[in-house]
Amino acid sequence: MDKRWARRPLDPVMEMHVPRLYGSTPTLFGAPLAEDATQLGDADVAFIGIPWRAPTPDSRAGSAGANFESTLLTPAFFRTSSMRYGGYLPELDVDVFDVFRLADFGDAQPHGDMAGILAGVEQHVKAALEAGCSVVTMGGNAGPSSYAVLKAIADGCERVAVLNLDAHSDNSEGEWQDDDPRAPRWGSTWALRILGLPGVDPSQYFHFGLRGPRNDSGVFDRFAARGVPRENIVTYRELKAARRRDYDAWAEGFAADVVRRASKLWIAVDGDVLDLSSNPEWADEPLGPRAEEVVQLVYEACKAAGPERFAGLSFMAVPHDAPGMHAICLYVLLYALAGLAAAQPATATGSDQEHTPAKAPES
Ligand SMILES: [Mn+2]
Repeated sequence: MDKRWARRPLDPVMEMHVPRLYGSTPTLFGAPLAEDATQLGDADVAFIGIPWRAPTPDSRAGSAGANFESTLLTPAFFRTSSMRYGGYLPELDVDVFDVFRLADFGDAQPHGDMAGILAGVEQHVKAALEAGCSVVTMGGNAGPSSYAVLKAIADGCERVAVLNLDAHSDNSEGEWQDDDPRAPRWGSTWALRILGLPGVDPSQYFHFGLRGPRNDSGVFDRFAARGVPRENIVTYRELKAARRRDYDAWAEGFAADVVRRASKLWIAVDGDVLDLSSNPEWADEPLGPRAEEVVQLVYEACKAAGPERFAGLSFMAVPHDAPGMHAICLYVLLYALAGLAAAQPATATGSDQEHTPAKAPES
């Protein structure tokens, strides 16, 4: 019998081929890590984690509280979930990472009071944008993972189009400065709060997947009062009608409406937009779009916007311990990039389109 041990105590028992943020947290898809903006180099897309949790409201107490309690951990677990995937999609025959360079730009550090939290996220996103990247962000609950990201994107922008995928309107009244600091109300308010940001035109706010009894009867009036046209809001009713005709054709047309007058596009995805059956580990609402319908719409929106106008894709309120939902979000991300890759190069007529609204502008 060979008396030697297979290994000596100081021999490595594992190797780390993939860059790490810290500990056992790999970078997203194993992409190069950028510890500061200078390391973003020639990256096209910067991934940023936004680990911020909101206080758990009464409606999410108990087991349903998981998407609040755990969102501090979601960026790290989401990166780990990404390790099983690459960038090649055989159904489209494209490797999105051959087309676009992805870098992991670490996590924003949302600490302190709300003003400091928002400013920290905004600076992190801004650094990526100034380095020439579009951003993909993973929250964290809404507010710091939505409002602050869009604020950075919209700063100095003529007109950002917002495509928000959420079962819920999140459009209650009130500004964040008026919130109780111990109970910020971002989850129920952020979609209205963003409509006052410079560079955000409410007539270019689009909402997909709205449905269900967690919404209240003032939903449409509050959006309308800020200048959001009713036809920009796609509820289950319109989704069902689109399915009866041709969902893919509808998605292409809706995506064209979303970007028609936009100088930039930002897409927000609350995981609860997904139909309960599409997302069995964690879901709130039935009667929603299936995963493939969400993927298809994001693909079409990115294809319509093209790399020049695509500014960001933000996920929020995703639990850390729902790898099935992470998989769907990762597909959304990859198909967003595939849509950008499939976009026609910007032409000279692009600027003309921007000043020729297809619909009558809201006053
Ligand atoms: Mn929601």
